[in-house]
Amino acid sequence: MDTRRKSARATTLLAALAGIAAAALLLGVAELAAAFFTARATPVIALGSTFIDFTPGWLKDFAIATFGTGDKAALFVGMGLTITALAAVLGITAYHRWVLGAVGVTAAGLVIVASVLSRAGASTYDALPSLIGTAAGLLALRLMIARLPAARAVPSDSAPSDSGPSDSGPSDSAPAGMASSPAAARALPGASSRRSFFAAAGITAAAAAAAAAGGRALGSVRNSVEAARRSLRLPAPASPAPVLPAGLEAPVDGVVPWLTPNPDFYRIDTALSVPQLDVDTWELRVHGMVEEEFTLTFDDLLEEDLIERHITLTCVSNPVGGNLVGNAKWLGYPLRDLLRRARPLRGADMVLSTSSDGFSASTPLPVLLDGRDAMLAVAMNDEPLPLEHGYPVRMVVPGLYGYVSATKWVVDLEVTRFADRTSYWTDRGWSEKGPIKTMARVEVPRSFGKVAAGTVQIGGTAWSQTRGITRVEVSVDDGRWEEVTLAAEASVDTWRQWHHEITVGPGSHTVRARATDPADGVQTDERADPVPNGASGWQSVQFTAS
Ligand SMILES: Nc1nc2c(c(=O)[nH]1)N[C@H]1C(S)=C(S)[C@@H](COP(=O)(O)O)O[C@H]1N2
Ligand SMILES: [Mo]
Repeated sequence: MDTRRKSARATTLLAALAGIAAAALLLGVAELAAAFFTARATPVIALGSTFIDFTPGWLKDFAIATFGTGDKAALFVGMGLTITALAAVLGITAYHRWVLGAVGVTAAGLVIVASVLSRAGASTYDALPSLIGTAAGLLALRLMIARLPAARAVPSDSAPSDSGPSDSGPSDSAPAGMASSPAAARALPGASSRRSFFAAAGITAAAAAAAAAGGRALGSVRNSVEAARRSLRLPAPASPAPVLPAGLEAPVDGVVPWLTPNPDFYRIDTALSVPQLDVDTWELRVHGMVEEEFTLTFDDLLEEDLIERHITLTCVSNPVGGNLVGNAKWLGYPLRDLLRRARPLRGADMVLSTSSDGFSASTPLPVLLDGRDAMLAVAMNDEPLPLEHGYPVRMVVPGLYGYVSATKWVVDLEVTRFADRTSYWTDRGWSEKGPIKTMARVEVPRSFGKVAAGTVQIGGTAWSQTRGITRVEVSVDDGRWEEVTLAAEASVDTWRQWHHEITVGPGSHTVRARATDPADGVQTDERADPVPNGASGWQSVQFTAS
């Protein structure tokens, strides 16, 4: 074999190697990102499940029969070999035709995304780690390929080129199309090219290993926190939640459940990665303008008399008709009891709560003492708080938007004055005070939905925490306001469902809704954006009847 052909072989091998290194980086970075964002499904595991789904039955039976309990290991070995082979082919493809290779890598990335999204409980957000990994893999592949001699220089096995230079650099006579090949554009001559390639490949492999190890480490911390959370025994409440009345839910299909299941509860926070707190070391420091400063451990907290209440949380960023609102049963230590123990000094008017990740909220002190069920919550719907919802302890204050009250992963309470201290969102232009505005929401029919003409069931939810809902009215096609039927009310701190029957002919229609609370009357029709203290206005929903 002549040297030229030998070197062509070697270059092809290096391209394959580049593909494999890039694939390793893709998966490593995806795993790291998944651990970092605490995605519900991690890319490699999701891919493994997809792999199982597509493994023919006879092969599965064979694997179980042959490997027994080692069948999972066999799965990952099989998957590893498949990925390696595919990555090698994609590396070689990318070397010869970059675009084709890049399309192949992207397609492989999308297979991982599809695997992740098809797992139970996954949200679209969980696609992010795989996409980040794919971008990293593509970038690394491009950088490595660019360090190989131009593809033109590599004669094919059957018809060795007699004109091109070997691996001594890009050909002057390369066709115009070659300019788009990174190899042609960036190849370095001879040995320095090889060295530079191996440097790039080495860095890629090292980065892949580091990312995978980092993902592992992060994942195991998370698993141990999750395991601790699962094994946590919560005490019975000294004051259980009032018995729920019958008829809390409007008899209309499509109205959201009255009690929001934890996995469906909206999540809003500034935490890039979910804090992983340990109940054994968690402490809450209570200090500032108080007669008695103290520190609570998690065990201290559980020994207090806990209350259990249904409370509807709302985000100030919720647009009119939006879904940044949820209703759960919370178990916690009343903040008025904690403050009674601390004995705030005269002049104090605010409690600044701070989370382990540096978020803070400023809550008016009078609100925490006025008798409402503000609490340091440890459980949500009979479970320890989910990690994303503030495990192990968060604040819940009926009637205030979350940004001024609902600090998750809370570790510090400072009794102070609005004149002295500010908080995360008030520093960014949002109002100091954030009482929740009265709001009626139309859930059925859906916006731009289609219904059959004739009798149409409509329904939704209304809230006015701490005040309650006494009436909801709707107006169809700008007609007179009609009072709807209210479902039962659990408490003034929870939302309330409503429903109504209307009759419409074929065509396009609008339905508007507005709620009344006993303190403030009819909700304002004045349109306001969420900034600086919550959206207002009557929601209007368009739908078509046919
Ligand atoms: N630590 C921390 N707590 C936080 C936030 C945050 O960014 N960080 N966001 C607040 C806001 S704006 C809202 S609306 C609620 C949302 O709580 P949830 O994610 O449990 O629904 O949490 C509040 N608590
Ligand atoms: Mo919020």
